[in-house]
Amino acid sequence: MTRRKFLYYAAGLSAVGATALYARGMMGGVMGERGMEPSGMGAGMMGSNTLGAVNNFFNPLHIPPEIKGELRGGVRHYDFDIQEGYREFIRGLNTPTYGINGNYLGPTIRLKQGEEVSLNWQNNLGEATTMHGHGMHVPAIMDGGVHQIIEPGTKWSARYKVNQKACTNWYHPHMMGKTAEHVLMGLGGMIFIDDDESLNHPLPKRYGVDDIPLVIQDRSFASDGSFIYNKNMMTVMHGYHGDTLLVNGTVAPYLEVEANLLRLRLLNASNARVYNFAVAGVKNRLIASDNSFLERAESVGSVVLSPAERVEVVVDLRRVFAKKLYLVDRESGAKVLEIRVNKRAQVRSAIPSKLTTLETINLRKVAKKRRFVLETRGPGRLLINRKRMDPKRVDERIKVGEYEIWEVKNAPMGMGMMKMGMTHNFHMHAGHFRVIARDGSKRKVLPWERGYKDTVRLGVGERVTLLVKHSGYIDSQNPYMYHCHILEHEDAGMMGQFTVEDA
Ligand SMILES: [Cu+2]
Repeated sequence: MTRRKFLYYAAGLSAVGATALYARGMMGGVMGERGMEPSGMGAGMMGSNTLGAVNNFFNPLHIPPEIKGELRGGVRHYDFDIQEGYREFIRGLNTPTYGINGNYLGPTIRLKQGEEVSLNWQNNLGEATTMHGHGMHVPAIMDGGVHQIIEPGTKWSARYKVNQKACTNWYHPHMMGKTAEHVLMGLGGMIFIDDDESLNHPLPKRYGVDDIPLVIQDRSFASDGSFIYNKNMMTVMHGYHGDTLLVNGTVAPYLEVEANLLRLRLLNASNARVYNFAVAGVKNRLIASDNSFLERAESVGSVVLSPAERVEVVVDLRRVFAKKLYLVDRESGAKVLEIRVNKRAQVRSAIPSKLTTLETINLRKVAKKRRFVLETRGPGRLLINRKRMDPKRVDERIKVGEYEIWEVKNAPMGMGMMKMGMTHNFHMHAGHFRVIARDGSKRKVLPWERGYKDTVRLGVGERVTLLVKHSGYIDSQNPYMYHCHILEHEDAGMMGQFTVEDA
């Protein structure tokens, strides 16, 4: 198979050109950062994040197949074929894509807490990649980070015991310097983890009927149907922003549902775009963040999601029969998904008053404090603690079982009152954290940051305080990663490594 090339319009920028773009980008960042929380998280240069308006939703939403694996010798096996293909996103145009067991994105993986599983990834691409379980609590060598490379024509298996609470995770490549392109081409999918508690809840849980995976991405198409991806300095600095929204790979999607409770599992699988989601016209009840349920459902006006963040939201459609509602992005003003309430309720579901019990936050047990500064120090120089990612370097060594405070700051570039820069976020592998404070204030912690989290958004100049404990797998040789999940930033080196070691 030949290796497909993306369209690169600006291959070589002169030093002067790059600096000019860089300066313009910085100013764009200022103008993009309008307003206060939670709506003021503009991602970049004005114009670069414009979404085309869609008012005619004519494609049924694709629901990724759900795979439950196959028991072989006491281990539940899931088999995947990472492949090249074509997808007709736009009628009459074939877009070259990557996909998993299909031509774009992959199946939803259903896991159960306590089970021994083996996720078997066969790479049939013409290039090497990796497959990371985002949000999964697994040994470092099973993480699928930058070190677990799957060469073309070979298979890699992530084998582990599912060891965490019910939640919505996902999987995507994590190849050094190539993650943005591999995700853009279509590699990724959802992971639903069940536990006894979640299975016993009366929540909506009929997959694809009232429990809906929503993988939200933005893409731009060339006239021949191929994805446009200009990896120039502007894209590196601000991240890729497409002009067309895809939900589960569907352009202009509609979904037909019962007049019943509807559970939406929202995943921002975009390279860089930040959304502010709401189902307009009904109450949005937030039930879960990245790695757990919230203890209790909470009503929210909207939910801001930076790349890789997830939430679960339940909306009550029992009194809106024969109506159309919209999932909207209040940041861009775009409609994302048309929800047609045109079926009678077949089951009775409910949101329990107590969803789960989270570990009590006790800061007196904190043994260590670490600081992480995400900073831009020149064109394409996106650093954490003034370092660019080096896969041979371990940046932090963490003692197993110890509570730590991680203070993570998005350092602005400006002087005085002028705060210039760009939105970042911070993702930690191997476990979850609690968001204790934003800019030193508990009250600024957002509703969807009150459950277990693995990714947290950082506006320009913002600082988050995270409570971290790695209780899992000791391995002083094989590191996990932490990084900005704006994929162009990650690929530019805004990433570091840590090990979890014997106390
Ligand atoms: Cu970033």
